[in-house]
Amino acid sequence: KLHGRLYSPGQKITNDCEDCVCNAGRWVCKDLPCPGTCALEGGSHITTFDGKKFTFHGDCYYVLSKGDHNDSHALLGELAPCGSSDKQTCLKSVVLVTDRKKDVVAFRADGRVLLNELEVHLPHVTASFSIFQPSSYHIIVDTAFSLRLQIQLVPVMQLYVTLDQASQGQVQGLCGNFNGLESDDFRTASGLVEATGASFANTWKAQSSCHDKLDWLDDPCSLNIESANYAEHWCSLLKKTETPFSKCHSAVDPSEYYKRCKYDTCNCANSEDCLCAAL
Ligand SMILES: [Ca+2]
Repeated sequence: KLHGRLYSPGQKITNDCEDCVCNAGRWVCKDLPCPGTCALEGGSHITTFDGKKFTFHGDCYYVLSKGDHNDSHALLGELAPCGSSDKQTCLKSVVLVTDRKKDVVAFRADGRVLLNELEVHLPHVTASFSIFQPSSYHIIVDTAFSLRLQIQLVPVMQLYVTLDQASQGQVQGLCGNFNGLESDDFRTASGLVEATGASFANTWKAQSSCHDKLDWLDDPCSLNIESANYAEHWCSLLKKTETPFSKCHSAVDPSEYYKRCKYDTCNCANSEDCLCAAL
């Protein structure tokens, strides 16, 4: 039985990462080459390629991912305060440095795309990358080096980075080293494994002039009872049965999404935008 469906002995299922055969009431699985996805959501929540989740309120350009040895391309993200306090941060832009650092493509939160500081109109195709915009809500970037970006623009900028398994263990940055181990994802360029999200993230500043940021461990919902009630009302829909989300519960645990939804909704000056982005 899987996700509420019954399977007969010998029946085979394939998902993104595994081939499984039903054998005497158990699944016998074989790993398949599996791409990794790193996400930067709500302006502060990072999920690494290996699935480590942390929250960091940055104020700088940070290296999200670059090659371990070969630094001919790199992906940067610009995080900055965007509300009434510096505890509300937004992803302001995503920068792809490519073609042996000759080309710099900047994706701005307002949807503009700049190639070497000149605005380009989409779609834009070169030998090493192509950019297209399937809807006003998002931009897709494919590269010749197995990196794929999905940039969401509305209601706030969020980023999903996918890497082929061929890059496994050969990258570093805020998105982690993609070696299949979650526990070593706070490893810095110098080889130390840091203890907290901020101490790790500070080592990936792309500009030395930026200040280091501290971890912020407060619960933003403890600061304002009105926001807390609003957030609970809407975010709890993620966990409830008999909502459209409940159909996904057998495949996706909603608790992490619920936690993040409450955090962002309480932390945000414009709660509705942050709520919608989290949902
Ligand atoms: Ca790892």
